[in-house]
Amino acid sequence: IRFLNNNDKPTLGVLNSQQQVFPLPYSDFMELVNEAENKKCTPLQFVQLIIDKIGTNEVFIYDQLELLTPVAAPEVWASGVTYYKSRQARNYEASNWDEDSSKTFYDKVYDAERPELFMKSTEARTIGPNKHLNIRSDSEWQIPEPEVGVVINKEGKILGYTIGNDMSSRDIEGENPLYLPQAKIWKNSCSFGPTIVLAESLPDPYNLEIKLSIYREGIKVVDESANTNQLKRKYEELVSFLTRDNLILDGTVLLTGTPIVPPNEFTLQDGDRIEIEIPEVGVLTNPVKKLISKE
Ligand code: DO4
Ligand code: MG
Repeated sequence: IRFLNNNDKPTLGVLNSQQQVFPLPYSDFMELVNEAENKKCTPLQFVQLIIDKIGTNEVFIYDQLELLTPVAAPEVWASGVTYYKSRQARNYEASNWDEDSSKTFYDKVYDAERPELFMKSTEARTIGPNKHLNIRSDSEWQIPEPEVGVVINKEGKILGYTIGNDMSSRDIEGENPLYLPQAKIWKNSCSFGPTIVLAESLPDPYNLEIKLSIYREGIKVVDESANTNQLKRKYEELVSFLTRDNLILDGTVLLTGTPIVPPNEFTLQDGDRIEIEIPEVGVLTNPVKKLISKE
């Protein structure tokens, strides 16, 4: 994880199952990864070496920390229509589901060799756990998209896995797919965290349960779950298309598509609280704020 220490300095830490956090002498995940590479060991081996050397005397309690995104990701990219559920929902919002028997572009991208990939966010637009996600002032149909995020280096190596939220406006995308950037990108429309689980310590990223809960005035109004065993593609396949002929920066996060779509009649409201849980990674919690139109 990454958090602000007592001097308000971003600090990398290791979280154990007792919710204890041991600070590491780095302010960002990529510093640790690059240092491990210099020392010719894996990040996990390197963390163990550091803990053996500096000990575990300084301990923080997870719940008391101001968390940051676990890596300062310069960019967040996303893929779409990688689960059948997403294909169905996109067709529904574009109102062409069952209208005729010809294939929609969502049907086509679900089956095509080339996946849908889009720029989702930049560091300045992305927030960590417990900070406010915004909903747009000009949309009446907005949802969170709970997704597995892969953290990659500039060569496209998968370093670890995190939880991401690809906040989306269904009415804007449904009106016209050319509006996709507006349906996906605005201030605070993306969060990820709370942890990065190192790739070497996650035995099967294709068998992760993802749970989405949304609370309104303390009452759970959405309760959905799915499993990454429904992912139509491989993580490496998505990364390989993302890095092809592209400039990718160390610490980039690629969201790998949503397997969960809240019921069609649901839309987020100001004051809602979104919780996305992947037991192996943790719980990503964000309250929701509605932006006010300046017009
Ligand atoms: O086609 C639009 C985006 C779909 C998406 O973000 C997803 O499937 O997660
Ligand atoms: Mg998505």
